[in-house]
Amino acid sequence: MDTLKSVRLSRWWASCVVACLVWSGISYAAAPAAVASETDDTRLGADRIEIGASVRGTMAPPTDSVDWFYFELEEESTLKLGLDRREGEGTLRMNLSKATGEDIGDVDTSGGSGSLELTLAPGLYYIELTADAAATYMLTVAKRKKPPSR
Ligand SMILES: [Ca+2]
Repeated sequence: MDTLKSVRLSRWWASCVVACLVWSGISYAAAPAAVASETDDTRLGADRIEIGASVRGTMAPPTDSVDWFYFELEEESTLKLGLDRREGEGTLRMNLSKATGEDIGDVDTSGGSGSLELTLAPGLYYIELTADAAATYMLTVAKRKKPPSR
């Protein structure tokens, strides 16, 4: 009888541990802004940014003066790519390119922030951020709602 009780008890504990892990995983996934990784110094190591998401990152030239991101567009959309310098003195530059490497736009944060608004075909796009001095930034990829049909 005692053995049966302890088996039940350990099962109960195991399910508590699983529930706790699942719950902490969910709350982590719901964090408001992801933090850029440091394997992002090259195009091949680009971090994925979801459309509608913001990512906070830091730059510390000369050791870290480039951050790469990519996003995937499933349908033709008008996007606004926003770059805000939050801390630091430097100017950040954002360059957008197609998967082929072709440049399609760039802007800098010499006024504190900068944005690009473009209508893009479905595909893979790359964002390269460069900094001339230490800075913290917030990068946002927002999708413009479709205009009402006439
Ligand atoms: Ca970097």
